[in-house]
Amino acid sequence: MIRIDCRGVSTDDLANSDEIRAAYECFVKYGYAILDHVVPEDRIQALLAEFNDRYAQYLRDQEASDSLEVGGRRFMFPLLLSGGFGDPLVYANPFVVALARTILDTDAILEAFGAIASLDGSEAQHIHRDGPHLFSSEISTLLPAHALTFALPLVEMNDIRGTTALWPGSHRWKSMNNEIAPEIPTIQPGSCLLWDFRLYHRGTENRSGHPRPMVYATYARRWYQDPVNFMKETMQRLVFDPGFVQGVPEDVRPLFSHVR
Ligand SMILES: O=C(O)CCC(=O)C(=O)O
Repeated sequence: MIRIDCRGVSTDDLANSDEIRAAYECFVKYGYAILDHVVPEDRIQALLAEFNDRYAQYLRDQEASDSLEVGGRRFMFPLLLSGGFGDPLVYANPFVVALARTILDTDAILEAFGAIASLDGSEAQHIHRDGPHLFSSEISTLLPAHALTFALPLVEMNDIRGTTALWPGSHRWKSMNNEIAPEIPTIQPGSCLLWDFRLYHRGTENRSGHPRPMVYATYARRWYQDPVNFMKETMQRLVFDPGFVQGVPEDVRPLFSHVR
């Protein structure tokens, strides 16, 4: 499994850094990238405390009007872009944005932002892609990525608490090949995982006695909208207070260029 250690890497010219180049190559070839140490661990502890304080109502085994059950005892819901979750280090992390712009183009957008929480006792999720290939023709599997998922776990993702299993290279497959074994990464708090929307993956079971929340974001080409996860009208892709976008640092404001 390829991992890129971002500890101590200057954020000055990330697009041209060895780390982002290596992550890009891994992403194009295998459909995923693991970036270690992109957020200080104490910031993750603070985010977890804020999450437990503000989002405890989503840690029940029940779909709410603004949440979506994405597997047994596993729920997806939006996070308000405020407090720690409104910090650009989280929704527009410099390493993640540099990689997303390399993969998707400099006008990539933040299409959706929220959390996925697997509750204690959640079973292995169904194997899925976050979105289908753009076209049914064979050549579609060769196309560059049009969207990607960013996952920032708020607790360690491991064998006990559960993690995201990935089928490397499967973004180029027409359909699932059950004979290939997945990669099952351990991800420390402060590290993150990104995968191509077309990559086969699934959350694994949580046997820890505690929930496993992760922040997720969908970054996409300017024209793309996740066609799968927002069928329910009450599910929101982005949630922020008036004036939020005007306060976004200029260099990452294009992430919101699709927002009216
Ligand atoms: O729970 C996880 O680790 C992954 C969840 C996931 O892939 C999804 O809901 O699309």
